[in-house]
Amino acid sequence: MIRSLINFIAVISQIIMAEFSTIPQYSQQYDRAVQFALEAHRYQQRKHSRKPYILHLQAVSSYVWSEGGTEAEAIAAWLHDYVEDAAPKQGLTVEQAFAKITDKFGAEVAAIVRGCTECDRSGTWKERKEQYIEQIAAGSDSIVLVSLADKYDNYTNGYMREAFNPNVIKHRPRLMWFGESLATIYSERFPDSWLAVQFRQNLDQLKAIYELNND
Ligand SMILES: [Mn+2]
Repeated sequence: MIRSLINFIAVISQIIMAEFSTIPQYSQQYDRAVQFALEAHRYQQRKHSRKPYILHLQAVSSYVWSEGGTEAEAIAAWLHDYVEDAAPKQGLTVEQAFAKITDKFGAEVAAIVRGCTECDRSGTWKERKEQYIEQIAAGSDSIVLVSLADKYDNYTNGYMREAFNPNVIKHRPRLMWFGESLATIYSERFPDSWLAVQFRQNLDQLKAIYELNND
């Protein structure tokens, strides 16, 4: 009886030890990044589904961290669309927006966000995406990881869920081209990444959906 009680306590304490640490699992910088993103994107919707945009940022940060990313990378994930989407609404230029991120979250986070941002919005869609692909291919591992998490969420919770949305259907060929170009970069950079494998598999599924519904 006593022995089984001791065993029981040992098992429970092991579980507690495994799940709780005496070291905080994230710093207050992380809290600030979440709060910053919540405020900056409060009025923004996802393009096709019209759901709150913050769901995307939450997902990207979660994928980055689950994939083995650092806190700086997970913070950059919350901020990765700030310069393109939220800062113009606040009346900030691209460089003012980067200055704000550097000031609040430091140079490392700002450099990751810059690497994931289409800074020059003047070209056509194809030109901007070609530039983005080049930028990711030349980027640090941190930049490639945040980009992978970003595009994984865009393709999975965006284009796959909305596969029959007329606006998505219209863009099928170019979405496949863009996705496949990036999938090659992701799998070359991170050959053992679960997320990179999933991204490739989702692209194949998306292609199959498109072929079944050829219009
Ligand atoms: Mn994004």
